[in-house]
Amino acid sequence: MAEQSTVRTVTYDLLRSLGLTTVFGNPGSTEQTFLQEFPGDFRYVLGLQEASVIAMADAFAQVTRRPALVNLHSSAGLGNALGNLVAAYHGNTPLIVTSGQQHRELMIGEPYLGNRDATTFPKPWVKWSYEPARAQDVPEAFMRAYAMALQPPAGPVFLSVPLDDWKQPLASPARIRTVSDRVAPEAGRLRRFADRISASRRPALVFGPEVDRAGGWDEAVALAEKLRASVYGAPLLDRASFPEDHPCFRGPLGMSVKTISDRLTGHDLAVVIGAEVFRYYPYVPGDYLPAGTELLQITADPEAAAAARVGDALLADPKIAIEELLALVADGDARTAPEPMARPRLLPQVPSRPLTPPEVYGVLSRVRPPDSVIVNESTSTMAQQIEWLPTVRTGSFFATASGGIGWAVPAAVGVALGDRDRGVSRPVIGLIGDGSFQYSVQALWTAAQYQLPIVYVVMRNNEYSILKSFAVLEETPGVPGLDLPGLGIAAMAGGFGCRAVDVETTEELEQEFKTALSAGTTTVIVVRTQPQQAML
Ligand SMILES: Cc1ncc(C[n+]2csc(CCOP(=O)(O)OP(=O)(O)O)c2C)c(N)n1
Ligand SMILES: [Mg+2]
Repeated sequence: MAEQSTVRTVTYDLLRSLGLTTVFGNPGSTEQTFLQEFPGDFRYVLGLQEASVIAMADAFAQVTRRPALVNLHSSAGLGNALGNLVAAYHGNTPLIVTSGQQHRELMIGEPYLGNRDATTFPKPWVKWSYEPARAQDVPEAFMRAYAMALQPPAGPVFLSVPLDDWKQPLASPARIRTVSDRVAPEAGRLRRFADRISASRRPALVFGPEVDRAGGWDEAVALAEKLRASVYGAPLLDRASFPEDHPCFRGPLGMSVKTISDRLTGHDLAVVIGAEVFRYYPYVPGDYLPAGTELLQITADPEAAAAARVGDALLADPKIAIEELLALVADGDARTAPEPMARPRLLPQVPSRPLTPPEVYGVLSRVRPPDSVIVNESTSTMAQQIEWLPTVRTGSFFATASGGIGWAVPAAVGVALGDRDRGVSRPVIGLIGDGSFQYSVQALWTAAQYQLPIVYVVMRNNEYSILKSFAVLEETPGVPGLDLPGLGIAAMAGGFGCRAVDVETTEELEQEFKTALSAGTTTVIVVRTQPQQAML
């Protein structure tokens, strides 16, 4: 007998049509009515804690360049997920986050595991939040959630579904719709931007994460070369959008009002494409722009355009805008070529014990395969990473978009799963601080279960090193809670089913890294390191 058509069967058909056949989740009683008789053509990726579930789905969506579906448990699961939901929001990742709600009949009496004010809970870190008024609206709510998540600026949305909705009869199939995921620039305004760029004596291009996300890496290179512009990385990148070994690349822009202003001094025009103006972090006062510098911003995100402190903005998909700019701007042959970024790559004369982060990165710069991808959450060594391990290919650098740590360990899992899905085989290298490693450590279990080709290199400096640098910058001595003695990281990783090893020397690191590359599963290499004075 044919299965009766219900809210559940209609919704699964819709999800199938939308290509949403992978569910990242952690189940509970309020989700089991959705998950029952889980169809064979669907896949459930289990994460053992919800912070991991969200970040795995986030990176998976980024790598596959499609929305991803998440299923969490009521308010408790959603609560655990919120920190990494903030990252997905800032990273413009299209996620459809769902959680089960208690039975409609019980809700008025505040049942156990009910999600009170369910639609309010994930705000403001979702673009849309909804609990269907009627069970029969569930499929259409998914369709609308998909459209909302995908439309620019892409981002997470939330659906709360009462557990009794799934079995309700529903005869008609869902209406499948499509929406656009890119916006083209207004022609006249783009032309005026192009004229200002052509007239600039010494333009700076600042590329942000939206460029790589839009698939605009090659176009960004072509624009920089045509203009002979200096290129800077936007502050605190969660994606790299330009080859960091390119002669036009001058390094990161900085992350305070003062450092950015200093860096832009001498440029009569800064063109910020695919980024906020700016993602400021430490408060070091200064001029928002140096005297004599004008600023243009191109972003697909109206919030980012409105929130800019200076400059003129244009709303557009960065890739389309760069393509069109390429045809409109004049050649910059007359300009002096920019000074490439300095890479002193200084190492101690004799090997240190414990190793310094540059010694660790020196080894990795020799042994990392050219097609590998880096997921970075080593907070105090970001400058050393760019110096030693520049990103040179599209889609090969990822970091948290929010500044919340506990994103990268599960994100590496999402990258590797996404690669496997799209038929790409490349090693994933997770560069993780010993502190950051702890927040979503359960993702290691998922990595081991799927035997994902990830090599985590955990920098064991026994502290929250960057916070010590911050304490110096902010003149706040005596902060407690910055030391991390007594963590058995390799034992922990082994407990989740990963290969795990402690190393002390560059030789050991090199050997273990090479072994890990061919291990056919996930390896955690714990390297004892010295604290690094961070450049803030
Ligand atoms: C969820 C979350 N909690 C706390 C912080 C504050 N925080 C920022 S960096 C950091 C320490 C990171 O230490 P570690 O990963 O060991 O890197 P290190 O600075 O030692 O290189 C902390 C606790 C944060 N950013 N996000
Ligand atoms: Mg540390």
